[in-house]
Amino acid sequence: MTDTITAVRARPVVVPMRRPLATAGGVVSEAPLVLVDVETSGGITGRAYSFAYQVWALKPLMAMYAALGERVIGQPLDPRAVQADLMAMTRLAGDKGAAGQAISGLDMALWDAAAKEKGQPLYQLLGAEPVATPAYNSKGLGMIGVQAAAKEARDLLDEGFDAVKLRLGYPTLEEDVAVARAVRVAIGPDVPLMSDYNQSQEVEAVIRRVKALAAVDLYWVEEPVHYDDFYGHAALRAAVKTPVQTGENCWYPGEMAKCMAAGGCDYFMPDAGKIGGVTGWMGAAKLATAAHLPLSSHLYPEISAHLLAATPTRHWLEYVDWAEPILMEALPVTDGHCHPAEKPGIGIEWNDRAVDKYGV
Ligand code: SMN
Ligand code: MG
Repeated sequence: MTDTITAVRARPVVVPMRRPLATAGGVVSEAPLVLVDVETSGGITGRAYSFAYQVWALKPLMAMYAALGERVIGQPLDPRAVQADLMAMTRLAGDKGAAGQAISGLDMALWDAAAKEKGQPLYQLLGAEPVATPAYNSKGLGMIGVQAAAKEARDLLDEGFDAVKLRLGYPTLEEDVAVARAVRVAIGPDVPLMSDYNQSQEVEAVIRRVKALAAVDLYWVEEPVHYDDFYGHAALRAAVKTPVQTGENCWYPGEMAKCMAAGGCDYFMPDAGKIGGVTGWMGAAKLATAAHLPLSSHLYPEISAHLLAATPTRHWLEYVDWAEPILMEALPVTDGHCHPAEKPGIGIEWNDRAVDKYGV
């Protein structure tokens, strides 16, 4: 018999970051997380977390978890059915923003519980093999200037990665070019160098910038304009050779489909915490498979390793260590790749002492 959901607990923490990240879309200097525990009638605890981006966003996200958590108590442990019910519940009030993050976070915790109920790692419950995905180091290379970026790029590779991501969108085109050139010189010609404008540019301006960056050989240019300006993304694609990556801010597979229909992406990178958790990711993976669209992950490396293993067009895993201080174990990186954990569920456990320490 399927378990039922008996309790939902959400706890806010603010975790220090080793390297604060200045992006052209805003500065992230500490990691505000909501830790979610879902209890079942069979005594299973499903765990997941939401990345709230900024400390002020914890309070509305906690309120959403309280409202939606109340609704799911007593429901069977069936993540897809729960998500359908929460989508129905939020039809009028809205299913994006804090609601979308809580819907996604609950979904991840429920899939963790469902996999534990079967005694299987999540990838196995999703019908996948434990294949590894190449990981790029995204733990640094915020907008820190020419010298610091060149040094940090090498430090990030020395942590065991073969690719890094650089944040761009400095006040001038010349600064973007100077920083990107210095990083390219520091890492050599063969290391994949991703770049991210964090939605900061206007279409014409970013076309000029990406053209000026041609010699740097960027692996992709991410979120060049506002995330839902899909035709703006398409205009950039038509004007430059550099592949355009986007998707971390798209809500559910529906927004991904709109981006694809507009010709807005060469690559796509859902965020498990916004695309609708595991349920949403698997919908995104189907769209990507049908269109031969390479799919990368955004944040949430622990669960993303499972999701990418279950994605035929898997591309890159974004590695950040921002939840690491409150986890018992970090996701290992081997030869620049990540495998999904071999434990039942996602394979994450809270470090209770750290959770107490960073609780707010
Ligand atoms: C990013 C992620 C999380 C916080 C700020 C910026 C960035 C990325 O867009 O893709 O890593
Ligand atoms: Mg990004």
